[in-house]
Amino acid sequence: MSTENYFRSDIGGEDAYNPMKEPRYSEIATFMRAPLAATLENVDIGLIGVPTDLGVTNRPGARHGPREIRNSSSLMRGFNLGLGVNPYELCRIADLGDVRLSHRYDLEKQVEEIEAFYRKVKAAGILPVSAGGDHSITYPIFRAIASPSAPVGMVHIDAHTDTWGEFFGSKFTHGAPFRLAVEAGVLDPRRTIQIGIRGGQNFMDGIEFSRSHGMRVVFIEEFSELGVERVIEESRRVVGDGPTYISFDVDGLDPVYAPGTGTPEVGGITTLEAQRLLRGLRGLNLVGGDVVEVAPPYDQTGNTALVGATMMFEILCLIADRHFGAGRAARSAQGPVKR
Ligand SMILES: [Mn+2]
Repeated sequence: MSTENYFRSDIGGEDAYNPMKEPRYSEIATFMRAPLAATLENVDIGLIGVPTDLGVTNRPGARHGPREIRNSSSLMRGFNLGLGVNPYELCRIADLGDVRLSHRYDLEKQVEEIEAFYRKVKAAGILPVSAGGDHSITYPIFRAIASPSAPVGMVHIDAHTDTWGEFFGSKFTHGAPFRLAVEAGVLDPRRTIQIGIRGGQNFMDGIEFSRSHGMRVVFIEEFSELGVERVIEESRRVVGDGPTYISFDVDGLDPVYAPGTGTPEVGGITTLEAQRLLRGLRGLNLVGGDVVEVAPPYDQTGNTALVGATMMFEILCLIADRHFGAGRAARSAQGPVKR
């Protein structure tokens, strides 16, 4: 396994430049310091930025997420101690750059452009791990990577269900991606669990949509009562062995840990609980994931971007492990992973 194709030559010398082997503060920041891909060839997992906040219903800023997450992700290293996995030894991981958005003032056209980009990623056989951007990006991602005959399931960490209807003239807002995805048949609501839901509501129709379509909604009160281990069990029960996506809205965390987000809600998940929860999803048939709603302007410490980068790294490790590492070995030896 080699990513050599992506290494640019060292301008001052003879050898190919391997960013993973240089000091982590040096050079141009890519996601996790992975090589920046020039094409979609020879990539197994693609790290992708979607720099838009056109879909927010309140405070903008998430368009700056990918750049700050790239910078903070320089602090991620190769080996994940919690999982015992080094994803870079398992498969070819590259930063695919940002989705090129040519309609910066037209949310509906932007949704089409995001979908078109991810269709190419899917056609190239690449599993996407993305950094938003606001949560409106996940609907077009689902349209690209799933279909009504093969919908995805989802582990969704968020303060909000994001299943609301039209808001001030658009149904494509960041409060709506999972309603749209269910209506389009690309998300299976019965294989969806929403974790960390809380806060006030403008309207109850989002929560009613989730429940009436069979999504498992874990409000923060239940989360804290059950504890992480039982929420992991419940997540694994809900999504089963089918293709599953992890969508991690950083506002699912308490704003103590992640204040840099458009719609913070106090009384949330801790960073350690979130890491334990993600690691507990090991072995699931994960086909992609994202970390959204990191809005750096509201957090001058930069910690929210670090938290976002860390969750993105955890998701990357889970996908690498399942498809290219021990998860694959276990799967072919024993059939479906035990739950
Ligand atoms: Mn959200």
